[in-house]
Amino acid sequence: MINETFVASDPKSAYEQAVEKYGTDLSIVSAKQVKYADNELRSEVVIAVPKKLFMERSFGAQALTGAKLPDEEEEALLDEIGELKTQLEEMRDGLLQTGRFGAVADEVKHLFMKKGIAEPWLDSILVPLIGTPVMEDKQLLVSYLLEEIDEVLQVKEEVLDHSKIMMLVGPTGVGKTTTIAKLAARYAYLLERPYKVALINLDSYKVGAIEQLAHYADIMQIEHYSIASAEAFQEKIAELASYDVILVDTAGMSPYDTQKFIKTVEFVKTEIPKKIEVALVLAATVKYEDMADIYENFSFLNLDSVIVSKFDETKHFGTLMNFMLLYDLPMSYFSTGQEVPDDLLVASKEYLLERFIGDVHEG
Ligand SMILES: Nc1nc2c(ncn2[C@@H]2O[C@H](COP(=O)(O)OP(=O)(O)OP(=O)(O)O)[C@@H](O)[C@H]2O)c(=O)[nH]1
Ligand SMILES: [Mg+2]
Repeated sequence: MINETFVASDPKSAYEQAVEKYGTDLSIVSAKQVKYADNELRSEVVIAVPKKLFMERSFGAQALTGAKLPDEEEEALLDEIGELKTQLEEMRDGLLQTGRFGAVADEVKHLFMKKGIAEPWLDSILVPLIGTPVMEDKQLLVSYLLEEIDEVLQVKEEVLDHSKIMMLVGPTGVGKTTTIAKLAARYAYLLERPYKVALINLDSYKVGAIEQLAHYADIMQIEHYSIASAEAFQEKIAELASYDVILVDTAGMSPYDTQKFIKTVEFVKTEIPKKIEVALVLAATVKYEDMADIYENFSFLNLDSVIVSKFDETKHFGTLMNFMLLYDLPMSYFSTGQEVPDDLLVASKEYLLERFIGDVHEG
C-alpha cells in the first residue's frame, strides 16, 4: 500500500479529491488540520492505496501495461516516491517549527523571548492573532504586546486609611531591612500627615540584624522591637494596637531554607486581630532560573504584593516582567537605590514599562 495525502482548505474538499481519483472505496489513514508556514490552516486527508492502483491513477495505464516496468524497477520507483514524500513532509514540519507565526511575528516573538518573556505567555497572546494584519507589522505587534503586558500588570494602591501590619519577606540580601527603613520614614514623616509607626524585627538569625534596624529606627526616632517567638509577637501586636503602621522585618531566606520558612509561617499564622499584609521583596536583578523557586516557596506565606528592589542595578527588566505576568501578584513599591529614605517609589506600571520598553528597543 502507498499512503497518499490530499490537501484542501477543508476536510470535505480533500476527501472529494481522493474520491475523484480513486472512487469511494477508500481506506482513510488520517484526517487532520495542519497550520502551514503561510499561517493558513489546511486539511490533510491521507488514504492508503494499493500500489497498483496508485501507479495506474498517478502515471496512467501505461505505467502498468504498455511500458510495464520490471518488478524490481517498480519497487525501486515506489521506494523513491516514498522517500520523496518523507522528505517533503520533513521539510514541511521544519517550516512549521521555524516559521510558526510568519517572519515578522516570529522576529517579534523572539525579541521578547530574548528579553526574558516566557514563550507560552507570548504564544497565548499571538495564536489568536494569526491571520490578522497585526502579525505582519512589526511596530504594531510590538505595541500590541506591550499593551497586553500593561493590562496584565497589577499595582496595589497605597492605602493608609486603616491601621496595618506589613511584613517584608524575601531572599537574602534583597533589601528588606533597607526598604523597611524607607517605608518607616515615608509613613512617619513624608506623607501629608504623620502616621504612628513601629518596627518589629523577627530576624534573630543574622549577626547584626537587630543593630541594622535599630540604627535606622534610632535616627528616625521610631520605636522598634526584636521578637523571637510567636507568643511574644502576639503580645507585642496587642500592645501596639494604637499604632497606624507596624512594619515587620524578617530574616532573609533562601527558597530552600525550610527551617526559617516554618518559623516565618508561624508568625504569619499567629492569631492576631489584624491581617498581616505580606510583601515579597524581589530584586529586579532576579535570575530567570530562580524565579519559579522563589515564587513557589514564598507563596506559602500568602503574598499580598511584591516590592521590587534594586531597580538601579540593572537595565534588563524582562525576567522581572515575566515574574509579574506569570504569577498574578500586584506590585506595591519600587526601591531604586541604597539611600534611605529617598530611593523609594510607590509602584507604577508606567515606571516598569518605560524601562522594559527601553530594553526592548535596544534589542
Ligand atoms: N543598589 C541598591 N542596593 C540596595 C537596594 N536596596 C537595598 N540595597 C542594598 O542591598 C544590601 C542588602 O540590603 P538589606 O536591606 O540589608 O537586605 P536584606 O534583605 O534585609 O538582607 P538580609 O536581612 O540579610 O536578608 C545593602 O547594601 C543595601 O544598601 C536598592 O534598591 N538598590
Ligand atoms: Mg535584613
